Amino acid sequence: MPPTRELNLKFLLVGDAMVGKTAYSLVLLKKGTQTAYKATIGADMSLIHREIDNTTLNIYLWDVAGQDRFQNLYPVFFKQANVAMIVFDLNSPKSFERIDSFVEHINNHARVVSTGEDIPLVLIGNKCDLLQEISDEDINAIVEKHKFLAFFKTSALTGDGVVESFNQSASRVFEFYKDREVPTNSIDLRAGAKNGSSGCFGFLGGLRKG
Ligand SMILES: Nc1nc2c(ncn2[C@@H]2O[C@H](COP(=O)(O)OP(=O)(O)OP(=O)(O)O)[C@@H](O)[C@H]2O)c(=O)[nH]1
Ligand SMILES: [Mg+2]
Repeated sequence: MPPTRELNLKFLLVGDAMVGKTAYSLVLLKKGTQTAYKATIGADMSLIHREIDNTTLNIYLWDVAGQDRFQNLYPVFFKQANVAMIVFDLNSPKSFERIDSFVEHINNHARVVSTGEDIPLVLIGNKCDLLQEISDEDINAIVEKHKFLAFFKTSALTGDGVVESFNQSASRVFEFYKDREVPTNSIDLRAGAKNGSSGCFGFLGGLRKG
């Protein structure tokens, strides 16, 4: 049976520089992996579709630059976000310590419109192909502290856990918004996507080609 409903959702992919946000989104978009670091400038945006319970989710994934020099753009990028996926590097204490400040920025600039609640958060510990430096105990504590909907370990290098973490996040977020109103015209950016299929285009950083 074809889906009967559409839901537009703005997902943020945020976290410290070099944690692998762009690599994660490239795996999702089946655009392969890039080993040389190329900093994201501003933010790149991709449109990803998922179908759950007769509903098509049009997910606008904003891959936000992690370098400090882009912090003054957070209010613009975070506005009207429905979900934030915060990424840290399992081997980088510095990236782990920045989680608190990302949660604060997100809560300052995005809310669930219909209820005024904080938006749902998902935590991604990337680079699980390397030796893990952050303890599971510390991770569990921060998951509790900020009430993350879910936590996943991934490797954007090998692809491990990437698609699964995204699909599970999409379904938990769908559950969260099922009974809450999402303004339908808040992020009508479909003009940038080709033929309704998954695509990838840049915001500030210009068109990103895979
Ligand atoms: N070993 C390993 N390397 C990874 C992984 N994910 C990304 N990398 C590498 O880490 C570096 C940074 O990856 P990016 O995806 O560009 O990082 P980013 O978070 O988008 O960085 P900004 O755009 O500056 O915010 C690159 O050299 C990637 O190849 C991973 O899971 N494992
Ligand atoms: Mg990037």
